[in-house]
Amino acid sequence: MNSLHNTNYYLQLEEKYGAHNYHPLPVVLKKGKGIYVWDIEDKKYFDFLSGYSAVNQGHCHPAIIKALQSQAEILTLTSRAFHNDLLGEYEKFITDYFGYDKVLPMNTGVEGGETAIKLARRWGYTKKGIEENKAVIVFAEGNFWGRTMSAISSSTDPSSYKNFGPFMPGFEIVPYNNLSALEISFQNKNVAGFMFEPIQGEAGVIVPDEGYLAGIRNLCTKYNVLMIADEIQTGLSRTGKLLACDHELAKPDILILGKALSGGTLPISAVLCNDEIMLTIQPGEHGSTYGGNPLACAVAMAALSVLKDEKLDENAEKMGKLFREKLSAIKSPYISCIRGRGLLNAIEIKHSEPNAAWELCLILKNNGLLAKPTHGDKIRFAPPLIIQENEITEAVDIIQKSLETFK
Ligand code: IF1
Repeated sequence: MNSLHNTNYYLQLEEKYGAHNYHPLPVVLKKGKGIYVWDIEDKKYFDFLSGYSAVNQGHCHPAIIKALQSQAEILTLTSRAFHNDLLGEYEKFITDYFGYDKVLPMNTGVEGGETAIKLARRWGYTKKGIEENKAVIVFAEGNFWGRTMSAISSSTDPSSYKNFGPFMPGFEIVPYNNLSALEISFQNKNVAGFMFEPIQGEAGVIVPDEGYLAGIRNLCTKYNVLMIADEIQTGLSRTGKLLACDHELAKPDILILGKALSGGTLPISAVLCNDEIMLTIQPGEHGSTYGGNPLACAVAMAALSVLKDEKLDENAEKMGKLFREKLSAIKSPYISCIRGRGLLNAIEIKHSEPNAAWELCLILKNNGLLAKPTHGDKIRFAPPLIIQENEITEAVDIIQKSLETFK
């Protein structure tokens, strides 16, 4: 076989010339369409990772690619030194869509998180009356919101923060899914905000008890603390509602979106809130070169339209239920837990070998389904939200067959 079509050739290139900050499955992809991806040997796979939920609309969705292509030929970047004819349209579109006064556009998810924290601190000083440099942002144990210095400063996972100190001050940790601990932390008058994931992704798809999200809303209101929802992974229909917070009608004060806001084409993130918070930031106090660029604006409007046009929230809810039902029917001694909401799901593997989840993912890959293990014993199953019933059946058959050959 020609070296250009040999998997090892690409693996070795990355090994030699790229930083070793990832440990991917040994598969080299070259094409994606809908819920499928193809490797360089033309083998077809179900994509059960969806670019970590960036590809909710499916790979290369025609409406999103069309918006990308046509805007790319007209104007891609102006910087925010000048206006462009798409930014205002997009700002109106996305604020109407989610019901907030204003949006602040950024690029990656982690920048969205950084922006939310700056807004909360600024609001804390100028509105809540916190003394200068005393503001506290509370986070939940097991949180993940990216890789910047601030993000790892709030992390409780040593593989995120170890040997990267010193860390950002002003962050406090409470246990996840624990309203009484949260209430105790809020008794500190310097708390400006609580930033959390409605379902913890990286921690292993940890679904909190019913009432947690509504409880956060109540406590935030009671103590005048900003409810900051990181919906970068859970939002945009992934869990069966437009936002995971919608399951409990809990409206965050600050909403952070990313990933599927571009349907997997560009890094686009957004922070939404009302004027009382957003207008505490003045010209020159925050921003980014690419944030709000016209190409991103066109793509984000298309990506959001697809979610509604194709009712992907309803489909995620229905297909998620079906998936967990069918998965539960598999009799395997190696599955110790199935959990999730909509199409954000995970299983836990019970096995004497510590890297059993990795081994199972290799078998799944050979059988035509791509998924990634996390934290040793968990496997996330999160296909694009356009998946249909027969495809769920086929995918579960692959999982069953893989478990049968797994020793
Ligand atoms: C990686 C997991 C997913 C996120 C939430 C913010 C961000 C993320 C809730 C930052 C990013 C990623 C990044 C990816 C792995 C990944 C992930 F495995 F860690 F849990 F999605 F499932 N908030 N999540 O999940 O967004 O700056 O990356 O755009 O390789 O680190 P970003």
